[in-house]
This record gives sequence, structure tokens and C-alpha cells, in this order.
Amino acid sequence: MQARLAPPDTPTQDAAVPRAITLPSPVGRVRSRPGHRLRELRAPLLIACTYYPAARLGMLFQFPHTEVAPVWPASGLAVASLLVLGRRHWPALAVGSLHVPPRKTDRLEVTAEEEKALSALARREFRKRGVPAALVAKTEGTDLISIDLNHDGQRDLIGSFEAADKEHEYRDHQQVLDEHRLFLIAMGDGAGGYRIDYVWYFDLKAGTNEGSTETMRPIDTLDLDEDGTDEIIASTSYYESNDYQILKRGHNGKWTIVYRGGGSGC
Ligand SMILES: [Ca+2]
Ligand SMILES: [Ca+2]
Repeated sequence: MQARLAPPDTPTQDAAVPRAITLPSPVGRVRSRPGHRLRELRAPLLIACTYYPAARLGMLFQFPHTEVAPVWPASGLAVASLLVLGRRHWPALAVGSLHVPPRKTDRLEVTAEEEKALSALARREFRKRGVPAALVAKTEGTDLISIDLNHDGQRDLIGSFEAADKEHEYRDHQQVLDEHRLFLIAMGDGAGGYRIDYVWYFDLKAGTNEGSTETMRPIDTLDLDEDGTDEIIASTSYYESNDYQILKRGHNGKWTIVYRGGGSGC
């Protein structure tokens, strides 16, 4: 029996079954429209190119020696552009802000000379308070900060110090509570030296001190009230609790704690 091939134009599909429809490829209809692309880029370019001069304009209004400006047009521009042109344009704001110079901080890494000078002041304070010479020799500084607190062109120093006998903390199974701590603020005296401006001292053996604070460490400084002198934010701890303090230098040169709180404990 010989097989017969159907003619090429003979349909092999049942006539009752709908035939598949071949759709034209959409790829072939895509046309490159440079004008349309430029219109899409117009809004983000406008935002990025206006944010930068707006931010620089705001920097002209900064108070001297501060990073505070009463007028910041860039903020209004950012909000308005997102509301009017759409939130999808936020990358344009990011690009525009990248070209604004970063805020300059006055805080610097403590140099070896500054650390040596502040440590010498700390040892002197320990000696004044009768700390044994053997412990004074073990003085260790932490969280040292170099900054011009009062913006007089002279670097000022802040730091915490401890003089403790860690090697013989326990003698005959008894804890030796001979531990002394300092928190110092030293102002540059204009002659290459420093004078102590504020002292907090803690004697663990005595167990009491002003405010019962057991440790005090500087965190950062900021001129919160914009009087030209930075306030100092310090972390403080007590028996099973901690909080934060803000120290302010008055016009008479005296430091006072103007805020205490924000901590936790038992
Ligand atoms: Ca200073
Ligand atoms: Ca201030």
C-alpha cells in the first residue's frame, strides 16, 4: 500500500478548531525616539541642576562658625519637586545633593602631643586628689576629643581617664576598690598649652561623688543654643543605670549640666 502525501495547501487541522492567529512581533515596531527620551530626562535634570545652587545659596546664610542656616531653599525645592513632578524623581535629588560639599566638622583626631598634654593634666588632677603615685602611673585615657569648643582659634581637649590597679583587683579574695576616674575639659590657652576648665572626679572606694555618677565619657559636641560655644554631650552611668548629660559653658566660663536623662536602668 502506497502512502499519499497531502497537497501543501491542504489543511491538516480540523475545521471546527479555531486556527492560531500569528501576532506581529512588537519588537519590530519599536522606534527609537530621541525627542521623547530627552523629554523624560528634562524633569530629573532640572531638579538635579537646581538643587545644587539652591543648597549652595542656603550655605551663604549659615551662622558664623556653625552649620546652622535659618534659610535652606533646597528643602523647599526638594519637597515641591516631589509633589509636583512625582516621587519617582527622588534619584535626581540624590544626584544633586551629592555635589553639595559635606558639612565640615571641627572635631579632629587627637594628636600625640594633645594626648600627652591632656594626660599630664589628668595625672596632675589625680595627684591633687591624693591618688597613690603607683595608680597615677597607670593613668589611661579614653574617648579623647580635640575640638575648638569656643571657636577662638585654639584647640580644646576633652577626655575621660582612669587610674586603677587592674592587676591586683582582688587581694585575699577581697575586691580592691581602688579606682579613680576623671572627665576633663581643657581649653587651649593661646600659648600652646591647655588649662583645665572642668573636672568631674570619681573615687570608687569613697563611693560617692557629685550626682552619684560612676563613669562619664564624652560623646560629641554641638552648639545647641548657637551662642558660639559648643555644648558637650556625655554618656554617664550609675549603679545599674545610665543616662546622658549635656554640659554648657556659661559666659562666666563655668560649665553646668543643663540636661540629664534619656537613659535606662533598673
Ligand atoms: Ca578654643
Ligand atoms: Ca552653646
